[in-house]
Amino acid sequence: HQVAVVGLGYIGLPTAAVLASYGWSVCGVDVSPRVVETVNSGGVHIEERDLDRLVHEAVEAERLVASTAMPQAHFYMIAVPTPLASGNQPDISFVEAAARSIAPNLSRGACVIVESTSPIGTTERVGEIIGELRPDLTMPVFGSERGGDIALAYCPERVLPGQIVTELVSNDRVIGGVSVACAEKAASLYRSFVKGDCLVTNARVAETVKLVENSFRDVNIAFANELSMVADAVEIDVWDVIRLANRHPRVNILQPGPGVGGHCIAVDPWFLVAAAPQQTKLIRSAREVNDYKAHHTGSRIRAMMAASPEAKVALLGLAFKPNIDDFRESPALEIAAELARDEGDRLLIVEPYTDELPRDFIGTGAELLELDEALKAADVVAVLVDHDAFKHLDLAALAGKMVYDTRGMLKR
Ligand code: SAJ
Repeated sequence: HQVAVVGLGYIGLPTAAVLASYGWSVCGVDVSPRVVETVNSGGVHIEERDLDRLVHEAVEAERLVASTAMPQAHFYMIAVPTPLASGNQPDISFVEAAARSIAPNLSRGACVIVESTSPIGTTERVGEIIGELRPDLTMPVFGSERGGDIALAYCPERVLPGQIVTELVSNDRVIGGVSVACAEKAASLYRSFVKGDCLVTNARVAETVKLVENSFRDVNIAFANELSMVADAVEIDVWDVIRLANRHPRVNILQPGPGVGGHCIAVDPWFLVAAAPQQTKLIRSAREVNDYKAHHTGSRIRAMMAASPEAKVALLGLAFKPNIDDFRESPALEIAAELARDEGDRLLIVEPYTDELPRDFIGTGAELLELDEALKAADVVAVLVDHDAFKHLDLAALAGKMVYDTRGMLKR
């Protein structure tokens, strides 16, 4: 194979399929036999726009196969999870395991690229692991011009869930080599399918860039969330404040919500904090503000429920952001599940992206309803996710009800 993509998750599978669609012969590697089987049958195990078609075509054309065994390849792309362990410390054990399984298959001239969001220094750590297992190969030296017997680089994914297939091709890419030659080698792969610019730098800078992008967004969302809590305290409308402040030519405030979810923005800032704990007061506070916003939202809904003890409560949305069926690390789900624990029989949940309530709600009495039915039956309404499917709701149906709109959807 020309390219082996290690980890067939939200990033690896779309990347493998896109590479195949640009003519590369690709082997996708995953530890899960179920995932491998699904892909080899031309199917997908994750929901993402256009992905099923792309995978089906690639498998049909015999340009993509999946396997649990590591093949020999010219390029290896590592796209495995890097979760947060206890104490908010990054866990790179899956990347290390991938490096160990790639090492025996490497021949001179091969290129290993890490795509997983990683703490600073991870790419060099991959080099150390490979170097220990393959004393016959010389590793590139950080900061030097020339490569070693193999090339090592870091190229973070930056795609937005829901738009992965298009953004894989259209986004600019940052490609950090352990040495200059490594970056050029890795860039040759990306330039074959990326329509955006491929910007070359060193591995440590590229690792930091990825963490900084998501921390930037987290800090900016925290500012909006903090404003929303100030507005609640002084009883003004935060949406008016933001709309009017944003008419200043150099102000651009993001949108508050029920907290920050997903597996990236709520996690990656901790990788920066772990790298320099004393220097990251702002980034840490932003994380705390965004986590606190979920708690604040829950308290506001509880206060409305207490004011009307017999009332049913409609909760709109469980996903971590609009128009997506992904509930992992979702503040909306967390808030709803927490309310369901003692007030479940009062909850009417509306979530067009599921046919049944997630496990957290089993036995709580909470019901999954269509929007119209829930609005009819509820006296308290909380908007947690601004799915497009909610945007046309009949405002007259809200007359006389207590409403808490965490996304400013009704205002818009
Ligand atoms: N959110 C707000 N207010 C806003 C914008 C977002 O509350 O104004 C919330 C969302 O509701 C959601 C969370 O933030 O709960 C994160 O959503 P998102 O759309 O900002 O980002 P993700 O997690 O889907 O994807 C991010 C993207 N990073 C940036 O925009 C800097 C994406 O490009 C990355 O590839 C991805 O993280 C990743 O994998 O790292």
